Amino acid sequence: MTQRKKTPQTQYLADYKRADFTIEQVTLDFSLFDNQTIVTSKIVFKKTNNRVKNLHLTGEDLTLLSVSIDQKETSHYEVSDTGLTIKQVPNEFTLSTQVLIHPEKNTLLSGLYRSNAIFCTQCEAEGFRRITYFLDRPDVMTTYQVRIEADKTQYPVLLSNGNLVEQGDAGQNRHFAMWHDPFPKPSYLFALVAGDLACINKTTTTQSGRDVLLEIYTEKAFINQADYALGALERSLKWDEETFNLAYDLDRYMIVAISDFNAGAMENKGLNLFNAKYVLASPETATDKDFFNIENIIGHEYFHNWSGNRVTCRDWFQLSLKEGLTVFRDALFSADMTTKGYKRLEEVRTVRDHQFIEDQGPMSHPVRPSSYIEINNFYTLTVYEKGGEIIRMMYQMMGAETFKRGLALYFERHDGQAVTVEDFATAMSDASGIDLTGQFFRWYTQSGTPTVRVNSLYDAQSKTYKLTFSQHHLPTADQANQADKQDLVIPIAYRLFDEAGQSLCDERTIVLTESEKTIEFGSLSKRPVASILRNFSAPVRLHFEQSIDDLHTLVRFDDDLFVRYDALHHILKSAVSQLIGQQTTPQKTPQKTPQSIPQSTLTQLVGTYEYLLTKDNTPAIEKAELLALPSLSVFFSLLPEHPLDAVDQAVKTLSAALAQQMSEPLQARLSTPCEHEEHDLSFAAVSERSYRNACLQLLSYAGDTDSIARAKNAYDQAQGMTNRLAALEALNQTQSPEREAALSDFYQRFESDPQALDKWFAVHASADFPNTIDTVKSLATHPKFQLTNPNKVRALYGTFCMRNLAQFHHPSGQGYRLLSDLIATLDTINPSLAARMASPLTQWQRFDDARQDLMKTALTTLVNLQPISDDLYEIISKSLA
Ligand code: 0A1
Ligand code: ZN
Repeated sequence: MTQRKKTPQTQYLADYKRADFTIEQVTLDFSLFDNQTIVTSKIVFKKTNNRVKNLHLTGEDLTLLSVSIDQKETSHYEVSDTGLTIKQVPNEFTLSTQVLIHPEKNTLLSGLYRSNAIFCTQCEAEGFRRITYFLDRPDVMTTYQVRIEADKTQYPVLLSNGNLVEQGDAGQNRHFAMWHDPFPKPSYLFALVAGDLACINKTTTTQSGRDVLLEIYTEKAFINQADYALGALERSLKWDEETFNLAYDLDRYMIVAISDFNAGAMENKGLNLFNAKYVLASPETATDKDFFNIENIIGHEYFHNWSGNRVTCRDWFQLSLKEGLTVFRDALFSADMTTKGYKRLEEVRTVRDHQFIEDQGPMSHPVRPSSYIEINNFYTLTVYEKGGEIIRMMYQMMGAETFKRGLALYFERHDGQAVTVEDFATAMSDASGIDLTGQFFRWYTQSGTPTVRVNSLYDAQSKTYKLTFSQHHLPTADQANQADKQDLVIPIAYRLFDEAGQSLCDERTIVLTESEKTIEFGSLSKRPVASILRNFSAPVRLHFEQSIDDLHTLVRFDDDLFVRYDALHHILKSAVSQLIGQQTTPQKTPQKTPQSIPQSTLTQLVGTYEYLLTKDNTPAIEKAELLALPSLSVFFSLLPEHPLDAVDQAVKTLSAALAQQMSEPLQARLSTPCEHEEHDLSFAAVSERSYRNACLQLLSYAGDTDSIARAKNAYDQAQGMTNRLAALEALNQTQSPEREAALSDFYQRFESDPQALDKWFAVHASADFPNTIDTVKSLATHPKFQLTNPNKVRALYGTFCMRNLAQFHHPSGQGYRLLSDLIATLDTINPSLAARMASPLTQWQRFDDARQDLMKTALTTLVNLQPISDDLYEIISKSLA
């Protein structure tokens, strides 16, 4: 386990000071062996302040072998668990150090480590200090020259950032490669890879005529699953040039797929490292959603080359500077590759169903936090997704063309620099003439989810309609006083329809800056139906009481997919709420007498679903999103006043009733022949599959023998993973022999494909059966399960604890004990993963008293762990505060 600081130290944004030294250049030499690695560094330092005497470098888990200054060995230094201090240094000098490290024992997956016999690195945020002593902070940028030496047979491929300048023999069956990156970069963008890898490549040409070699490296057995990633990379380069006029700047762009990886991927300059899950895919092993994610993440990392690498963050508090912007850029890209509505709904779900929950909980923080203990804990949905929403609001307020000009100004002004969120807001303000540095900037500094209330008033006599918007901000865990909360600038897009769904005006946007504002419409002979917060124009909770009839009108006729989706959720929520109202013992005892949805509610609902199935001409991929019933977790968030068990039971009743009533039209839809081959990845084919599988899923809620037979048939017929997994998930609703047979068939087919096998673990863990917890415990001892592999941990435990609400939160508290035992073990292996896995327990406030007690007991056990990592300590202690 890593060395741990004795008392966790809080870092504050307000304490930022620029470094006392610049680094003019760095030369690194890696001598890789199976049982140790020697890192020799030569760093040229220059004081920025001549009064400073000592140089303090960060370092963790390093064994120092030697230190010299200007080639003379010195003993004027002190080493601690966290760094190296060199005493009385000259104004300008070259420091050489040699350290010993153990990548082969590094289970943290931070710094230099080994994954399936491949040496690889992960340096963001503070991993470089686990490689050598350095000024490991993003505002210290320099050029890197890197020599890697390793055994020729085991590690034929040796990679680092930039350009390959030399390679050759090093004797004793060893060889070396020398890389030089001409772009100054912070240490978090450093990367190294050594292994026996296969590669596919392609040359593409930028608009200015530069040939760029695009390369994807994988373990040899999986190279036939890399084609899609290579195509996605090429599309990303092209898109950024066409959309933002941003071209690639090196001759080579490499992506390496790694099996053991904490995050999704990493944008190291010219040498991205990816979680294998986001590179490897074939139609047999990956779903259409997997392909979509691969393209999106390849785009994300590529777009970082400008938003992140060419212009980087001054300090880690500014993380959203690169992440929010890049999330928004990848969203535009994915929308262009699919449909705007489809991609937008995906973002909306992430923000509303997950980021809002983060805002409500103990780890609530602004998009630009002002303090942290462990920066790894701040790679959050708030920094990424809410950060992306802030950029989207800027885009919405200034329009696409002005936004492009703003971005161009930002890159021109700050190319090669490490800057702040203020610098970005200033550039965008200067380009647009819209002030984003004043009241708007509070989006970066104020935590929590704003609520926008809308009241409507129609006056038949004057034929006027008034909409009153008001904004409300509740205290949060980190900003607990009402005085901490101020009004924000909230763009709200709206449009009016009549009750038959005819448009009464074009879309407009009101920018709410005050606590309350009313707008008035005249000449309306009837009360209109308002479509508010179109395209989810701001990350807020909307409170707008609309009649069920109005909501049905919006679902059927609105042209905004978000509003339709949201209206449908409100209708479903109201049906669930009606069902809960019928329960006599809503607490823990399951309902004995069957509940039923009032006939009028059901008829209207079925009418709208039938409309979607038979009359609506929305693109199929979007229609599939409307047909998918919200998860229990979403219903539970929509109905916070009810206990989980009551919501769970009512949702099951509703789903079954809907499936039974819709059986005929759904079956009719499914009996039409498929127009596309299963291995066809074209947008039309993907859309068709998504729509059909949404129908199959809905039908499966009936849980009768017909639907089991249909799902079994779909499984047996499936050629590709999209249909196979959809059928398996439908079967997974029932404890049937058909389910067992399909699961065992799935295992036989995919036991040697790690990504596909993760799905097998996840399907088991997501089954809503009382014995699932025992299955999870037993799968944890399966030979293919490894606690050192984050993907496996997330597939099995992550699915059970984060996606299987009903079983994880079983009133016995068994789920909580399972998770706290896991976290305690994981903290000794991979603290950053342990801390992430703790999030379901930290949400105890959302549950009833009995569950709260059990969750807090689990948290208390964890906070008393000895030793405990900073990562885990920060999360658990804040959740108990
Ligand atoms: N910067 C990467 C994500 C990333 C963040 C942290 C990591 O390790 C702690 C690894 C990757 C991105 O945004 O894609
Ligand atoms: Zn990113």
